[in-house]
Amino acid sequence: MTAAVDLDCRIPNNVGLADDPKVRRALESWQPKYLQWWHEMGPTEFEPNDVWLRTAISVDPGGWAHYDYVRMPDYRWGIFLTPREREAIIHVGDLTGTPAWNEVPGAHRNALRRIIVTQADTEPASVEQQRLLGRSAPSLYDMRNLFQVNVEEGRHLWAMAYLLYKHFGKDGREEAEQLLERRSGDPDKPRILGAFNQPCDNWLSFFAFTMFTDRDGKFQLAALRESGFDPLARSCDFMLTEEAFHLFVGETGMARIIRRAAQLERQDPDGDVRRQGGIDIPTVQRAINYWFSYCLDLFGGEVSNNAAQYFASGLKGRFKEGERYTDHLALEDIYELPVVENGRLTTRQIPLRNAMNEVLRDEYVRDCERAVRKWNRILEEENSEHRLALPSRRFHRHQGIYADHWFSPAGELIDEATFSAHRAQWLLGPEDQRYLDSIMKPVREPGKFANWIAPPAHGVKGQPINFEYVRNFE
Ligand code: BYC
Repeated sequence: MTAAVDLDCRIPNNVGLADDPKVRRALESWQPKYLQWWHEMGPTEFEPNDVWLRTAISVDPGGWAHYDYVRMPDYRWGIFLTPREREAIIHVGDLTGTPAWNEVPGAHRNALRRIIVTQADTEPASVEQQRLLGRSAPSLYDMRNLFQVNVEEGRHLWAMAYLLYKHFGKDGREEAEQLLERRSGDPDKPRILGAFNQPCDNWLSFFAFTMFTDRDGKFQLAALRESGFDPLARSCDFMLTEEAFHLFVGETGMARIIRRAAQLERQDPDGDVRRQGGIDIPTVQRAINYWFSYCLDLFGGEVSNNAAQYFASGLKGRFKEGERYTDHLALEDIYELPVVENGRLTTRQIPLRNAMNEVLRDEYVRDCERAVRKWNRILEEENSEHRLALPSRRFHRHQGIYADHWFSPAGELIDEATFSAHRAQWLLGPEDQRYLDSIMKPVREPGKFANWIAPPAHGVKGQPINFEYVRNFE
C-alpha cells in the first residue's frame, strides 16, 4: 500500500511521486518557494555550517534515519507515510467499522482541509519563532538539537503540503502557497493559532516551547493518526516518530536548567541563583505558566461543535482511540466541566462528543504533570526547597470558556485588577526577558555548556557530549 522509498529523486518519498507526474511537478514547483522561505525565515545565519543531523530516509522502525553532517539548505526534506499492511477501517464516530477513505470524501472536504491547514501552519510558524536562537545556544549539543527540531518541522510541513497538493486540487495549491506567506507574529498575516504568534526568543522559552507546544503537537497528531482519512492518519503516524525527540529536547532542557538552578542556589551564600548567573526556579515557574497556558488554548474550546463534528464523521479520534476505547460512538456519556456561572465556579454536564477537545486536553495535562513530577524529583535530589507546579487550566486563557474571566494560577476566580497586579509574578515578562538576554551568551567550544544549564546525561546517537555537533563557524 506504499510505494518503495525513492531517495534519489528531487523530493525523497515513499508515496510514488515518480509515477504521479502531476503531483510531482506541483511539489517541484513549490520546492524553490519553500527553500526561499527557509532561507528568509529559518536559521539563516547558520546556512554555511555543517550540522550533524538526522534525516528521515525510510519508515522502517529499525532504521528510518541517517545521521551525518549536512548544511541545512541542503537538507533532504522528504515525504514519508507509514505503510499499511491491510486496508484501514474507520474506528471513530458514526462510520466505525467501514473502510477508511483513501480520497477526501466530498462531505468532509472543508473540515479536512481546515484541519490539515491548521496542522501545517504550526510547522513553519515554529521555525520562524526559533530562527534567531542559534545565536545564543548554550552549547554545540543544544544548537544541533535546535536545528534538528527546525529541519523536522520543515519536513512535517512537506508531509502536509503533499496532502494538500495530492488531495485538494486548486484549493490545496493555494493553501500550500499561503503556508509560506503567513508569518509568526505578523499582525497583517499572522499564523493561525495563538501560541504560534508568541515570541520564543530565549532558550528558556525554547525548552518550554518544545516541552509544552510540541507536546500539543504530539496529542493533536495522535488524534489525527486515528482519522478515517487514511493518508492523513499515515502521515501523522510517521511524524510522531520524529516528534518524540522534540519532546525529549524540551523536557530534558527544562530538567537541565532546573538542576543547574538548584546547584547554583547551593553555591550562593544567600541562595541567590540569579547572582550566580543561573535561571532561578520562580522564573522557570513563570515560563511554565506562560507556555502551558498558551498551549492549553491550542486544544480549542472546551465545548466545541467542531470537535463533535470531527469525531462524529471519523476525522479525528481520541488519544489511542483504537487501543484504549471500546465505545467509539461516544453518544451516551457526558463530561463534567467546571464553568463560571453568575460570577462563581460550578459544574455543567456536556455531551461527550462536544467535549472532545477537553478529553484530549486531559491527556495532555496528565502527560505534563508526569514531567513536572520528574523535575520536582531533581529539586529534591539537589536539596532544593523549591517545587514546580502546573497552573490551573483556567489560568491565563485566550480561547474557550475561561478566556473571558480572570483566574489565579491556583484556578480561583479573581478580578482583572488582581490579575494585573500579579502579572509579573505569574508570567514571564520584560524584566525576565532582559535578565535572560543578559545571561544567554553563545558557547561554541565542544563539550562546554553555559553556566545556566547542566550538561545532558549523554550525547546524541552514541556520540560523546564533546562531539563537534556543529562546525565551520566563520
Ligand atoms: N488560537 O471549536 P473551537 C504542532 C479557533 S501543534 C487561535 O473552539 P476546534 C506543533 C478555531 O480555529 C498541533 N484560534 O476549536 C507544535 C475556530 O475558528 P473558526 C497543531 C483558535 O476547531 C510545535 C474557533 O476558535 N495541530 O503540531 O474544535 C511545533 C472555535 O474553535 C485557537 C492542530 O491543531 C487558538 N489556540 O479546535 C510545531 C490540529 N483554538 O473556525 C508543530 C488541527 C481555537 O471559528 N487543528 N481557535 O474561525 C484542530 O484540530 C483544531 O482546529 C483545533 C481547534 C484543535 C486547533
